[in-house]
Amino acid sequence: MRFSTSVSALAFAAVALAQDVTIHVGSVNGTSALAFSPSSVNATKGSVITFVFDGMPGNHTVAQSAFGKPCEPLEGGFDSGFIFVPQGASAPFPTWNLTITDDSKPIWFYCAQTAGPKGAHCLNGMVGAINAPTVNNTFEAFQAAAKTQTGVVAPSPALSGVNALASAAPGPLTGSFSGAAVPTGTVVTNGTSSNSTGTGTSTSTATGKTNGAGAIQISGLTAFVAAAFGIVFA
Ligand SMILES: [Cu+2]
Repeated sequence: MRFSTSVSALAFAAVALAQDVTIHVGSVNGTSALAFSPSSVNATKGSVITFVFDGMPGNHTVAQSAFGKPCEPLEGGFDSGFIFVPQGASAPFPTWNLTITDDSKPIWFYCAQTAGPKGAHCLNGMVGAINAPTVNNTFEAFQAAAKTQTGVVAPSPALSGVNALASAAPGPLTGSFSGAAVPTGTVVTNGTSSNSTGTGTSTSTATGKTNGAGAIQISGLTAFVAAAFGIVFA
């Protein structure tokens, strides 16, 4: 019996439990801020990071970048597109779910908004990290680097990322919420395809867990609209 108990304990330890996490976009403790909160989290493979766009008023993005270039899109990285939340809006706020596909490497992200009274959000330190190292390339070092950048580059909206993947566009984008350009494309989920489209209103119907090998198609026009939207709304 002692043997079997030990085996069970080992098996339990070897299975990394999912650690679903919520990150607020543009708010800290319910107050509007140029920040993600919490800004640095840990999450195992298969965990879902739920970004809640509840900063009011706000027009933010969740865009993947690299440690060395905090405010520029990572090639092949995810991007939520700009999600506009007006002052006085009420829940449920738009959310965006990212599933972690590889927890062995850090995932860095930033807000690509360049307009607003305080200037570009990334340069104000609106960056975040998932599974950041605790030494050397830490979240604190990443954020400090962001504040020294001279510009912010807006990415093309994309569901797929590096080490993380979304299966649907942010939503709901109805009522007072809007997104001029949100990720569209086809993500392969459990062997079947689901279409995710939406400009202004999310009509995504993707369900199920993604397999990490999604095929994404993004039009150049969508990217252009995203950049324009980011400039129009602060
Ligand atoms: Cu922002």
